[in-house]
Amino acid sequence: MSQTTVQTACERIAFIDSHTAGEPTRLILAGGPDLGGGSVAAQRDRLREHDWLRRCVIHEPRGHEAIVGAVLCTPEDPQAACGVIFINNTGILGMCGHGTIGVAVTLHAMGRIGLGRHRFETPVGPVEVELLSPHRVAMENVPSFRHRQGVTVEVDGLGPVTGDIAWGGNWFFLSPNAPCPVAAENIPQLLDAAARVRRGLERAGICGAAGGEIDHIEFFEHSQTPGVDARNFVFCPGGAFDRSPCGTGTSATLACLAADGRLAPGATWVQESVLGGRFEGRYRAADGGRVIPTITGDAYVTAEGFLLRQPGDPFAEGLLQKPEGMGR
Ligand code: PYC
Repeated sequence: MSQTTVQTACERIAFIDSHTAGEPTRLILAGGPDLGGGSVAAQRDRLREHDWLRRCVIHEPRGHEAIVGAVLCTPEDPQAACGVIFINNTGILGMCGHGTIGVAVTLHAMGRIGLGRHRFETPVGPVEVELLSPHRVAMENVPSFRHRQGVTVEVDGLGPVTGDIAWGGNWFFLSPNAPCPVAAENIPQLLDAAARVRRGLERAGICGAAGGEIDHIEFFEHSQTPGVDARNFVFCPGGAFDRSPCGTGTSATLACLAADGRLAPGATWVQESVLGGRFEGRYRAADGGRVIPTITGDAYVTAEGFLLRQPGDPFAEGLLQKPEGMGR
C-alpha cells in the first residue's frame, strides 16, 4: 500500500469524533497546551489562556459551528476515569450532556474504560456515567433546578415570549412559545426566533442565578409520536442548534417538570430533538428543590485522526467567518 500519511513537518492534534443522537463531539487526546495539574476548573482556566486550541479544533476549516470539543485532561480525583473540559465556537461550556455520552462511548471504543460506572471530572463538578453497552450511556448530571417560572420577555418581531429559567449545567430559557411548530422544516425560523429571544433577555438584563448568562434557548412542544413526551429545539451560545435533544437542556426540563409536580422522581421522560434523536431522562430529588437528572442516550464513533497545523498556515487557529458571538 502506498504511503498515505503526511510526511512534512506539522503540529498534530490527535482526536476522535463521535455523535450523540446526531450532535457531534470531538475528543481531543493530545497535541494541546500543557494544562498542568490541579482541579479541572484550574485546568479550564489555563486552557482559556491558550485559546488557540479551541479555535483550531472547533472553527472551520478543521471544524464547524455544531461541533462541541472535549479536551481530555488529568482529573484531580484519583477515582475519576478522566477530566474533561467542553469547548464550542464561543468558548468553554460549563457542562455538556451529549458530549459526556460521546466521551464515554469514545473512551470505551479506545479500550480505556469498560462497561459499568465511571466518574468524569468537569469544571462544574463530577459527573457519573454508566456505560450500559458500547453505545448506550446513562449520565448522571450536576444538580439542576428551576430558577424562575413564567418570565415574560419582550422580543423584537415576536412580541412577549414567556418561559422558565433553569440550570441543567448551563443556563436555559425554556419556552413553549415558538412562533412555529418545532419541526425540521422550520429550523431557519426557529434559529431566528431563538436568537431574538436571547437578545431580548440580554436587553432586559434577565439572567440566571448570580448573574449567570442565559446562553441556551429551548423551544418545546408536546410530541404526537407515541412513546415520546416532548420535542425540543435548542439554540446554542454560538448560533448553532443542538442536533440532539441536549443533555443539559433535558436536565433543565426535568428540573421544571419536577418543580411543577408533573413528573415523579424515577419516572421516565422521553425527549426528542427537532431532528428526531431521543434521550430518556429521569431524576432523583436533591436538597433545596434541586434534582439530580440522569440522561440516557446513544453515541457512535465516526472518525479518528490528527488535525494538522502546517507551518505558515494563516488559518492554523481557525477561520472566523463571523466574529465570535455574532452567530445569533
Ligand atoms: O447536550 O448538554 C448538551 C449540549 C450543550 C450544548 C450542546 N449540547
